[in-house]
Amino acid sequence: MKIEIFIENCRKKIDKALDSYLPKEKEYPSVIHKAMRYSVFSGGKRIRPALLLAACQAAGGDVKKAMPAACGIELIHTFSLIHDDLPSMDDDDYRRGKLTCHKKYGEAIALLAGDALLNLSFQLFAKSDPKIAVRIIETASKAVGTRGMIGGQVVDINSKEKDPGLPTLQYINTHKTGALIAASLKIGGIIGGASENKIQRLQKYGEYLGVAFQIIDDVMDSQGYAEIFGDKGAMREAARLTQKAKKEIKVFGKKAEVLEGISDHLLRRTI
Ligand code: GRG
Repeated sequence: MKIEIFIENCRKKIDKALDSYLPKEKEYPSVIHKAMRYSVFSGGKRIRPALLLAACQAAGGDVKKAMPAACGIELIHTFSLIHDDLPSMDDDDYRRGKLTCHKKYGEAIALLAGDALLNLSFQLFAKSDPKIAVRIIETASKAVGTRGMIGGQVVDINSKEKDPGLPTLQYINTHKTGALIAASLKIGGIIGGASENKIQRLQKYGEYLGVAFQIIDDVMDSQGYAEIFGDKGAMREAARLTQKAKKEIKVFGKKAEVLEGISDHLLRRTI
């Protein structure tokens, strides 16, 4: 199957599941549910949940069982974007060509919508098989915490006015972007019943891919890596990391094809 078709099929299934897990807009107190749905359904690519489902499939698992966790990861991602756009952080008026959550619903509701999405994500992780639910919750909470995404965001905020230098930039990329992507892969492997070695390979694949993903984002926004190494140098580094990522999942043999395809697809992305 062409990788673009796999991703599009995943996107449709994920959107349907997200719709079923999110409170309906009309549910009281309506404004918060509207705000949550506004940001969740505003055109995200659903790359992280697609990676989680692909990891589960590579491990030989049933992807239907991975759907709540895949949606949980997307809700965490959406929470991070809503908070990142707030006036106290990046102060952005638009995301994905639409008004940001706080521009549409006000700052207080946007803050709460982000909090609510993070909380709902853990409710979804808890739907997993009781034998693995605690491990999934632990993996996700670590990826969001100060040793993961939030740590990366703090360092990013603190280095806004100055040139961060390469080691700090690498810390930001591995934590702010890489941690959640790596956790998506690891959780997919856990749900798919992969061996400990294979779970580790998936996590490593996710770590390399996460940094490559951020570098490509930098090239599109002419910042970070692209500022230091130029567009060509940055893309060369993204391609090198993608190769390293693919090496990690060689142990899956033919079952790694979809994950390999997604990493190549991300290298070609323009949005
Ligand atoms: C506020 C706790 C907290 C963290 C914020 C993730 C993040 C940290 C900030 C978002 C801003 C940003 C540029 C993050 C880097 C990760 C990244 C490239 C996000 C965009 O991901 P895509 O391209 O987004 O998957 P879509 O729109 O497709 O969902």
